[in-house]
Amino acid sequence: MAEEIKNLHPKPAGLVLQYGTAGFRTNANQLDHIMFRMGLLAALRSKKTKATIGVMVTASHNPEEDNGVKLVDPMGEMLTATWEGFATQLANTEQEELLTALKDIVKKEEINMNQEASVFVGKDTRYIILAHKQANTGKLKDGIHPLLSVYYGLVTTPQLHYMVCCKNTHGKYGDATLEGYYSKLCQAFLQLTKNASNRTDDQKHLCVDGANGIGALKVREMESHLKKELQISIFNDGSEGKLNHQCGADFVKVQQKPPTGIDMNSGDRCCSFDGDADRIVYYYTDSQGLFHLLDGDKIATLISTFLKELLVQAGLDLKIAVVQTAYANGSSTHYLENTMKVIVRCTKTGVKHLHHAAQEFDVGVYFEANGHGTVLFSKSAEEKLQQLAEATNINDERKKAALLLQSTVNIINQTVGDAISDMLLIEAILAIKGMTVQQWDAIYSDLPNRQLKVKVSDRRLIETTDAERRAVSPAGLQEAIDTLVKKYSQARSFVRPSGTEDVVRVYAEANTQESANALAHEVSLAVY
Ligand code: NG1
Ligand code: ZN
Repeated sequence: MAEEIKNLHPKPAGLVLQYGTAGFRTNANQLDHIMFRMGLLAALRSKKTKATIGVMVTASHNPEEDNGVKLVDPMGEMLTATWEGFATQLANTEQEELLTALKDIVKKEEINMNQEASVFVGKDTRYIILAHKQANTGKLKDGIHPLLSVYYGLVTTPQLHYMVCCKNTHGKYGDATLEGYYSKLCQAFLQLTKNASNRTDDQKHLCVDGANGIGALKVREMESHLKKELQISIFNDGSEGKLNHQCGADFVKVQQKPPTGIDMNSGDRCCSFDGDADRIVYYYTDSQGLFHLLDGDKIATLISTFLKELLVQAGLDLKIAVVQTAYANGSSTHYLENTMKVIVRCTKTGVKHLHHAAQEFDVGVYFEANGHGTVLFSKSAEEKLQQLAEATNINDERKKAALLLQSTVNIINQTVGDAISDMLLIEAILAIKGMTVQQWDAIYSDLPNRQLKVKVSDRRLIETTDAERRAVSPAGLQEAIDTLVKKYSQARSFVRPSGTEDVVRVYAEANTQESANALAHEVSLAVY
């Protein structure tokens, strides 16, 4: 085996890649050795944890020519930081040093090589689109012994996270199959919507932009489980358009306009997934043709309001919090803190940071503004809910709230943000509350904002602090931003190096769109 490994899938000499916030992501042509080596690393991680590890082949919202790979830890969470470091080391080791690098990891982590390994592998639709002669998962298979792995084939990123968690909790979280996933989520959806009265066909109808990716295929697979309680029109299903091109959650959020390829009438409730279906944003156009976006912040607000009301009705004293990043719209933070009076935390960009912060509460709702997020319930919160749902000596209102909360727990994919699960939860909440998308939108008004990308020679020169809201280097940059921000009303701006693209991201918000645009532009000039 050692000799085989040495010569398989050689690394282009000198190529350096980093395991970033979302694993490895770059042009698909540069990933041959990465796929192979991540197969090897996944097998080692599995031996170390004595559990099943996930490997997902995806580049999410990146353009079609990119691909990527990330590892999923035993409870369905992102790979732990030390192993992200091993992944980067292994990726950048020159070919002749590969065996030594692997042995180093085995030694450092005291891995018992006789321990069996188990790896679940999934992929989105990219490799099909690129028509690779040899699928990227083929390279992974070279790294993992075939008997040790289960190949799920085409799945969304959150479906793979879910399967890994189900496997390692021995079915307690659900069955580690797609059928198990659909039936758990859809049964919970049907339970929840039983509490909604007289829904019209319009209320049951939703337009979904699948970003020409995996999400569209999976929504189609799920549809029959919904028993017509949700009627979905799918657009951008991959049959014509290019993956993520002029469509999908990232396009809609950043461009603040509808995707191409969608046929929407004024007032229609619409949502967009990203390329691997772990993000979702909602939107509609009003009677004047004006576009309204309901992003991750609006989603977090809707969900946390719903949960807080139910907790009160159930008489459960559980600590609920919302976790956001610096990209959260200032209005959302203000509304959550001052009107809803929930705890709000701000973390660095990247779901693993939000996930960890959310774990500190009984109920932790976390969303990035781009629509990536979910809700976490602590073990003790789930136990209290269970007891209440089974109690016989409580009034009907408390009982009803407890049952609704239980179904809410079941509809949510707690392992990671999940467009399909979030969509079902949002649809159920709107149905139960009898709320239109316009009423949801009116909960608070977003401050106009603008996001820009700036290409620089070395983005790592920008270092930040305070959950990325302030730049500490290069010297003078933060002072320049502060001076620019002072020129505008209700303004805020920050810069940070992207973890997934070779760019610096600039964010600005202010009381008018013109001011937000101007501020973002001025700050980008200060970054050069
Ligand atoms: P970077 O490229 O580090 O900004 C982007 C998103 C993150 C996260 C990751 C992973 C923004 C501004 N950034 O990260 O929130 O979702 O991709 O996909 O949306
Ligand atoms: Zn994604």
